[in-house]
Amino acid sequence: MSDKRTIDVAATPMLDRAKEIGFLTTFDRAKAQEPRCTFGNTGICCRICLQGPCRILPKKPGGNKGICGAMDYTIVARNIVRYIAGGSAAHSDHGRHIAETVLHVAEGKLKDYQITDAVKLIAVAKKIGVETEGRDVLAVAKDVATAALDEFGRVNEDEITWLTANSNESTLDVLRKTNIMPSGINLSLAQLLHQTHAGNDADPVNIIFGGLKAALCDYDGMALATDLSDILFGTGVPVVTEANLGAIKADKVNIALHGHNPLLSQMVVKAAKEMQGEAKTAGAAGINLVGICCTGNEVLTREGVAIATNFATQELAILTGAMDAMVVDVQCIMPSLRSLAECYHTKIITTMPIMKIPGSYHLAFDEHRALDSAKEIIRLAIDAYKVRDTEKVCIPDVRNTVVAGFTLESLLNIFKKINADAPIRVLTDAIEAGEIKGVALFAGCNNLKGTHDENHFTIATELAKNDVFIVATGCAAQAFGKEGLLNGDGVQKYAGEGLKKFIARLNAAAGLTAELPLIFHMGSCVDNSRAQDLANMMAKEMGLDNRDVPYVASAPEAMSEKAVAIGSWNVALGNPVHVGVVAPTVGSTLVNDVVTKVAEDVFGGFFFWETDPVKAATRLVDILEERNWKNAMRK
Ligand code: MSK
Repeated sequence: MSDKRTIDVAATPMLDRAKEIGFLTTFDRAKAQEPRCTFGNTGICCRICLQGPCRILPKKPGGNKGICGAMDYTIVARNIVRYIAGGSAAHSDHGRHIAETVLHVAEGKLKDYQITDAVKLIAVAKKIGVETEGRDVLAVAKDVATAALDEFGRVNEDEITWLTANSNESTLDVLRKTNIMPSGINLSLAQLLHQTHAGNDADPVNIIFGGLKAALCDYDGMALATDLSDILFGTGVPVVTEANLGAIKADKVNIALHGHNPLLSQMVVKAAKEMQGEAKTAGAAGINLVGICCTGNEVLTREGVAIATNFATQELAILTGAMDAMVVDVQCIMPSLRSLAECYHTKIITTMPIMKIPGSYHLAFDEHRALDSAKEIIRLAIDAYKVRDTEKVCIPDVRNTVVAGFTLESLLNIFKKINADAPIRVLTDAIEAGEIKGVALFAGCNNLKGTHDENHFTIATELAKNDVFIVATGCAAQAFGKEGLLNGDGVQKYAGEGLKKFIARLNAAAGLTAELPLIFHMGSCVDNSRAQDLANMMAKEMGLDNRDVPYVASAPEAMSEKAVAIGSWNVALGNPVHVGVVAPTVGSTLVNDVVTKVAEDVFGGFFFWETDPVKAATRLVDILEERNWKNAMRK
């Protein structure tokens, strides 16, 4: 543990460096925001009309409602579901972009992309009811991509496809009975914004159900994004690489791939392989790609690209003085990167029409000339390298080995070596035998209301000690990579006896050159769909409804609207969800009780807020034990 700001030992000297050069990082800015406004913090500040902001002042006559008469519960419910709308829009728009690209590949319009994983294409086609027998791969791809795009504009009563195809019947039954089964993504999101317009729905429960419907669109958008990205770029297999700022190399042209969308970053990886010579001509030892946030996770999973860092410490990659270019696409990119880059030679390159930063270099990404765009980016980085000030280079010598690439397919491939007929039984048998207690998904971001990466690390190691099998995505997975939990040493240091035995059995069967990790990295934010597929499979194999499966989710440092959407669909699909920051629902006891208590009766899933990592871990273990106990009693 290094200091109160972060537990990341590479981050600490970089934060000190920022101080030396007088740059105020996100850590300083977070501090400057304290104390937070209690109204905003608890969700009782309403800003959805121009008469506002209205705050709930319970003791003031006339102040216990908004100007329009909206009660605290209406205001809190409207605010929280509008987060879901934002998150769901982001994930599903990402999915739409990938689907459009697959369609254009199938139509022969894009020369730089191809269908890489035809086996997955056929599996997805069968899952969603697209005819495959005797058909050409591109014809199937066209129908699958069209089906994905149909998810967005549908306005009839038909149910959304990916959610319906992936979920278990008893779960779908609950979604239908509660009237939250979506039809089209765009329709559900537009309806939610309409529902929460000033002077519209005042019923908090109805508003929350509208929010859950939008959250299920978030699930659908990310599930199709995962499937189509695998089809386009390949489904990841185990890879060995490294994580933390020490992955940035002083003698190479360093390029950070940051954001979420793999369409351009995959091309940068391809171009980098071809252009090592150009970098050498410029005097560098080659090109070194590193990842930040979920674009990083995408190229880690499929290409073994190293992790530089996660969300809260993205600025610190520039402070190393050796970052020649940072290529950003969409989501989770701090606008501050540009002003920090001005202190160095780093080129910040924005690439998407909906994500520009004043003063940064904008290279409009065009799928029709994707590889050329990637090459332009690399040339910009090489040019920047030529003017790098070596005096300013200061890379912390901190990195940990990472074994990642655990898509559900690659995990099942390991299980298959133990049980070829029913691979998932390898996991469920271990749970039923009491060797491990269940599965926990770690998802989500960093949130500087707490100490950077501390919740991730503490909760995960506590769960591991208690024999919980852990999968992770997003910036949580990157925190684990940096802290040495994505390798075999992590197992030896932190796993309980049962988990150790289970992973040793997998190791013996897997036959990989590297030891399997303590935590299985499943990919980016949209790959939370892979984890839900795992939960669905466990339910089926164990003969349980999802609401009874020993599976929990935790977002220890949730930050983004997308995290709210992910947490919400997890609840609707039956999963208990821990959040490590107090949600802005606490301003209304009614709304807070609905999402933390009543939700369990209806869906099986529910939220709980716990900022203390040890208490959070204890509660997660208790939930798994309770589910196991109840399941044993039912037999
Ligand atoms: S990048 S949404 S900070 S996980 Fe997916 Fe990280 Fe959260 Fe962005």
